[in-house]
Amino acid sequence: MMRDSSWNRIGRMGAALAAVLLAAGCGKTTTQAGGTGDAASRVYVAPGQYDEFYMFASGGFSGQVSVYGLPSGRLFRVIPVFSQDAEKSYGYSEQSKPMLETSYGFIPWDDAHHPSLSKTDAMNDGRWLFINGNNTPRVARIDLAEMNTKEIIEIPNSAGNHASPFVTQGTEYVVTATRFSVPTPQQDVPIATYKENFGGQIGFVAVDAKTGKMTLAFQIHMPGFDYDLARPGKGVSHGWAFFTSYNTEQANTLLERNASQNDKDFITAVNWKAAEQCVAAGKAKTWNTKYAHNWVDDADIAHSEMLTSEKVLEPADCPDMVYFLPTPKSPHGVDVDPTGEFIAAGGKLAAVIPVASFTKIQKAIADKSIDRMVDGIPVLKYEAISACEVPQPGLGPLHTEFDEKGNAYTSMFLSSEIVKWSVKDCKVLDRIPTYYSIGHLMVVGGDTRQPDGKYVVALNKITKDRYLPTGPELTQSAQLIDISGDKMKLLLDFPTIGEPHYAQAILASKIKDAQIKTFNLAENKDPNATKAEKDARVVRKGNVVHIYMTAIRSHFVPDNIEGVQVGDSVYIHVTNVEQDWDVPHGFAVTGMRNSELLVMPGQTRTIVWVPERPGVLPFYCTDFCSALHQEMQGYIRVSPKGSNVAVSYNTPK
Ligand code: K7E
Ligand code: CUA
Repeated sequence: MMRDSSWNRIGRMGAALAAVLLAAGCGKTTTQAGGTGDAASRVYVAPGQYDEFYMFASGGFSGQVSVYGLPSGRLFRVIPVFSQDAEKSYGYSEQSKPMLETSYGFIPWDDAHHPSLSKTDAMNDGRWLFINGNNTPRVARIDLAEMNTKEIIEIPNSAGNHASPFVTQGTEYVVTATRFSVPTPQQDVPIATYKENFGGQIGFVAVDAKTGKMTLAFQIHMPGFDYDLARPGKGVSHGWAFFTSYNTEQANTLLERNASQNDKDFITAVNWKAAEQCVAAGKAKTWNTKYAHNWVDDADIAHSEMLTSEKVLEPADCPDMVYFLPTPKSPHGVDVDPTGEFIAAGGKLAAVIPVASFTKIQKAIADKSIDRMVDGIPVLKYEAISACEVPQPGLGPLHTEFDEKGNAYTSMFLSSEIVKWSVKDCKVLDRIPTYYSIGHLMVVGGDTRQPDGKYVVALNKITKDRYLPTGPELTQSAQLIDISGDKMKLLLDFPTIGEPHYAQAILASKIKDAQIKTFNLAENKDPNATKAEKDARVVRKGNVVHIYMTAIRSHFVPDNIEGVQVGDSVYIHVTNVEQDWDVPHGFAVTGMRNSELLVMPGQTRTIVWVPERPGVLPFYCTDFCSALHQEMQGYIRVSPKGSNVAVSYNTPK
């Protein structure tokens, strides 16, 4: 299985398209040579030996983030973000449910694509990880000391928050943009009025330097293109952000043909410092739009508020803010090299990888090297901004990452390979096959000022014939490739959860010692916390029953409860009074139409249960916590509605 199979070079984009690309002189199809791994070079990290890096991968349509070690490829944790996760009672417990509120109501799922680590001075600082929700546009912030989601903000005027949430070099902002243009503001209009009524959106979410708290600072109302991916500038280009823009044809049907007409589409270059000045000068308009903002407070309880207005800039009101850079053809990824000078795009249908120069962009603006205006936005001349083009790189370039030695690595979906090229002269240096159909790729620290440059990880869409088959659906996979020498070397394959569109990795030493081990019970501010067994109790208020329960190895208090009736709303508040690392307790009761609870040491979690039948129902701890875990159980007696069985419960003498 060392060689690519021919169906795979063609992949999901179809034979006809590949033929078109070949006719356009788009490189050879048989390009793989060398660099494949053998058993002797496989990475083995012994148990107890730490990995050097954490890798955070998006779960794609699982809506979550997964945490791996590199170089081992071992999966350590799934961080719940946009999807309910019964394993952690995320989105099921009362404390976490508000995280999934949106202007459309409670949504238990999303499609997450791009993890982005917070940065200080263009280096990963290990504080937060941001990730986008693509379907119901949102951005989430994960605290990396706890590896939990702390905040989610909805993005208005967006439909497919795909070009997001890449962070600026000092985490001033995370960027957003809409993949699908929609009527702006939303309204009921014929789809055929696309060109008149549909608009795009590029937005900047400000991040508080101390707390990480996100605020929608402003949006820019753009022409109705598809804004696909983004990278903020850094170093020389700090203060700018770049967004690929396909469907500049503004097609609203059969985009595979109708949006593949123009030979060049655009990178939208946004001078966000100019945008800030326009906002400060009062040039933004206030739009009334509904969008949710959800956050976890310092009592570890989530809240949701609905915001109703935002600031929107029109490019015409702020002439130095937005430029279009012509870019061949239907670009997907856009990536900025460690210096900030070079901007590479992945034109899915392009015969070259175009590299633009930031210095040349500035000169073209100063010299007015303008090809034409589109919707009042200047289109700079391609020749004036181009640094070089990587000739015949392969088929279907998508994404590029960089090492610290001046090399770039581009993923080629159709020819299923990674191509290494030199940033200074666009010369191809090496190529290695990937199995199969690579999407994103990631160099450790590859979007920072100083990448760590040891490995590139290929994030592949198809694993056919690499693993044991598992029915109609096969896992996606990651491949670890050594890039420390001149030639790339395949080291390891490992499966991933969901679809890992993108991943980011950070030196483990930057965050491992900051990990929270327990929550401090004395500081537990949950109003329903029970900090000592003697305070455990059951309280009835009308047809609402509150059970205040403690959990410790290996019992619950109380563990015999009577006086609950069919149809009551029973709030079970479980406090884990342990103060040891890695001793969660779970709680589940027969027939509860909900998930379990999983409660960390020092934490309180609440679940609501409406009993439906009379009887005596057992409850138990779901997380194997001690030798006597199987003894960690109890009973709740459920009586018929209107029964005169009094509320009673046991506490230790
Ligand atoms: Cu999968 Cu960044 Cu959503 Cu490319 S995207 S592959
Ligand atoms: Cu507590 Cu098992």
